[in-house]
Amino acid sequence: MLVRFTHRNDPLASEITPQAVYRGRRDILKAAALAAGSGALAGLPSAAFAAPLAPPASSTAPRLSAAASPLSTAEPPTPYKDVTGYNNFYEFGTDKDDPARYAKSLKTRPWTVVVEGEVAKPRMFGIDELMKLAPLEERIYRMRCVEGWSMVIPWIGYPLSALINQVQPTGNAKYIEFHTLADPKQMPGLSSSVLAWPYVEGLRMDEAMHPLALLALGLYGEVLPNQNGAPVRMVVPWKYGFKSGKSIVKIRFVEKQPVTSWYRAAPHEYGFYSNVNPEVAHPRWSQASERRIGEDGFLQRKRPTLMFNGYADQVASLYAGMDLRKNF
Ligand SMILES: Nc1nc2c(c(=O)[nH]1)N[C@H]1C(S)=C(S)[C@@H](COP(=O)(O)O)O[C@H]1N2
Ligand SMILES: [Mo]
Repeated sequence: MLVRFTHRNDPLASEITPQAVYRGRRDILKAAALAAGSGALAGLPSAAFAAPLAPPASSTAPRLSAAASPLSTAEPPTPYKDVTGYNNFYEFGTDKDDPARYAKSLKTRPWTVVVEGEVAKPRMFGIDELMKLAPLEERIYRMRCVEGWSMVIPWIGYPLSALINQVQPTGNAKYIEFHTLADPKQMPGLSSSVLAWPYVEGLRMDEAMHPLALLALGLYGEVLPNQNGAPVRMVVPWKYGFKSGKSIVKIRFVEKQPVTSWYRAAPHEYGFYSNVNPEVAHPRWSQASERRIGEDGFLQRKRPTLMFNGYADQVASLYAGMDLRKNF
């Protein structure tokens, strides 16, 4: 985030999912949401409503099946090539195309996630256990990077609360810390001191338990591509993208507010909360509007950024009474 980003070329028209597909999907999801609201979904496998969005035919990654979630946005997903080709994953370099290039060789199996700290039942999860811990859902979320761009990504995963409930946090667990892989043998970006490694992020417990906070294992109908944080990452759609740590190896429950990697690097720029807020500018970037990746062409459409990235109805109550300028 300390480097400039360059504009990408327009996606080829053929790579944009046809409007009709979006429209069909939108109707399906609306129907699912209505049905869920009225209780009509009871007893029906929700996967019957829609299959996950498919990756390109050329992709050889293992496929995942998942039920469509009524928590998905109806906005058109960003093309697969942008979701998997325009990334921030500084362990592999700071250019947007570095992760796609250098994360190819990341070894994602075997993989374990240690869960420890203020919990009654500390334990280690293997990646195959994590895959089966709760029913997989497709959640199409708006994502907003603090650099001023956004995407719409069809994630696959389940609420982090499913994992948290397994380990039973103690009364002292006020925050949760995510530690991501830091292996200099596999990650050329670790030779740079741009951040203190490993990449550490954190949430307050009520944020972590919120149903929108997703433990993601896939996207576009397949297991996570390495550059997107394989094999397991967080997705917190109402916060700037850097709160969503990739390639997680440790989850720690703690009493004190975690010192995150970005806070450590520039405390006046990256607060702990980092909720998307169009009214609070980053020292170097206004946050009032954004550029949707995959849409930028000669028209250079700019979209207004929404409070809590459009998830205010669901999450604003978490911050009732807090000064969001101080707690940025
Ligand atoms: N481990 C790790 N996680 C990370 C980052 C990183 O550099 N390292 N970058 C963050 C930032 S700034 C963003 S915007 C998102 C990007 O996720 P995506 O490439 O899957 O869209 O990942 C976040 N998670
Ligand atoms: Mo970001």
